[in-house]
Amino acid sequence: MSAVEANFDGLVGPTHNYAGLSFGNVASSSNQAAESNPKEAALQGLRKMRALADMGLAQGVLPPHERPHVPTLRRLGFFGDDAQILAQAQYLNPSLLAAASSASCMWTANAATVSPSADTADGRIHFTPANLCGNLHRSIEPEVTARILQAVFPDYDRFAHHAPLPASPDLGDEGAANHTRLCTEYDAVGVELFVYGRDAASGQGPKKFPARQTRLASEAITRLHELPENRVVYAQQHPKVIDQGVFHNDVIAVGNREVLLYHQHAFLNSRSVIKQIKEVFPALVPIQVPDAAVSVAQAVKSYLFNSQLVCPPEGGMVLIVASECRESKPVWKYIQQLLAADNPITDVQVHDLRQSMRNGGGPACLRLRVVLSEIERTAVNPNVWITPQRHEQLQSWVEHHYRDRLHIDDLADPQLLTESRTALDELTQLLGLGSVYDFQQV
Ligand code: SUG
Repeated sequence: MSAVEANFDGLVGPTHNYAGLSFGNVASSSNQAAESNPKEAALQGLRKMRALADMGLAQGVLPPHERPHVPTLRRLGFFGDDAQILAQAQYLNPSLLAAASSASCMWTANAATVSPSADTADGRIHFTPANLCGNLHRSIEPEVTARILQAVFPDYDRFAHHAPLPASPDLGDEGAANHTRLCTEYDAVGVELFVYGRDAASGQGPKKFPARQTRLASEAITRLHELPENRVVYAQQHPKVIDQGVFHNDVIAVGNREVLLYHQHAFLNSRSVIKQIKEVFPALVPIQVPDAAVSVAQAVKSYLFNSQLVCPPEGGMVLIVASECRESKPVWKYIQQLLAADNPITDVQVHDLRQSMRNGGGPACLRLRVVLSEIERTAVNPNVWITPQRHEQLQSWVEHHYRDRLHIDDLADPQLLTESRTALDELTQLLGLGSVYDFQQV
């Protein structure tokens, strides 16, 4: 059997809430202080995982992080026992408490950049956890992400784990959300496309919203992952689309195997980007979505480009979209045209991911892709694969531990911290991950 592309989805954590923490992410800002439903959010995510597993795809799960993250609050000078720390933070600076309580690690497309063994010089799969240094609430993630990735991919002969890049604005790294691998078959040598929002050398960048990924960071990752220079393409995201709410490349383009589906305004110079990719990868099937068919605003609202493109074992290529795509007339019309046209995309599957979408996280944000050969697949921690039994077990775990209403004012409730830790402690046993959380290490 040849290599497969596995998806590792982030399980939504018990503190999923809307705190409006991500400047430049339109959904996050506009839903600030709305009430969330962590239970429904986690079940929605699990339903997507199950649907992909049922299609015969390799589907794994990555656990949520410990939140509120008390060690971060301690580093920020709050003191006393856990309940006192939460109370002080809420009284003195609720936005710091919200940052320490976000369930943002659910968007595992931002967990790391992953290069398959077919592309790397030493024949191992390389992982670099993203430093996510542009937002306080996300900058807390890399350390625990690194521990989790090492617990899930534990064999150092097959998996190379790098440290996150230094947390400097010049080295902003948001992981796989800005990285696309193109190939003929998953086990063939691929071309890795790195899309950045800011390049110090060109001086061109957005004016209103931040560019989270820098070219310098992407270049460092290509070195760490031992990628041959002639198999890497760098492209600058169009600054104007960042200013319209496209905070990651995966909000405006998606690739799978030989297909690159991208919006007309995705890149600073789309024609030259496609030409560069074709030079190193002549099999490329570029599908440009014209602005006249789907505007940037419609793309941001529906998350059309945050779809997953997957290849089920029986053949074809399926577009996994959020239900917002079906609710947008022009987007749904475009999808029908795409399916009817002559290209490898054969089908569409719709998912209700509204809880995550309200924070700007669509189907593709929720998953980290890892191409695995048959032998590499056997080296993955076996407990993280979604099977019907594992799915049911996780569903009952969510039903048992999660609240169905949460408001940012609830984040200081010490009971929420206890509930979250109890749930996560049980989860690490269920998934056989060992002690990956700070509260388990004290
Ligand atoms: O980093 N939202 C996330 C969404 C990440 C989506 N990921 C990809 N496109 N790959 C972010 O902006 C919002 C949290 C809040 O506002 O409470 C948030 O972090």
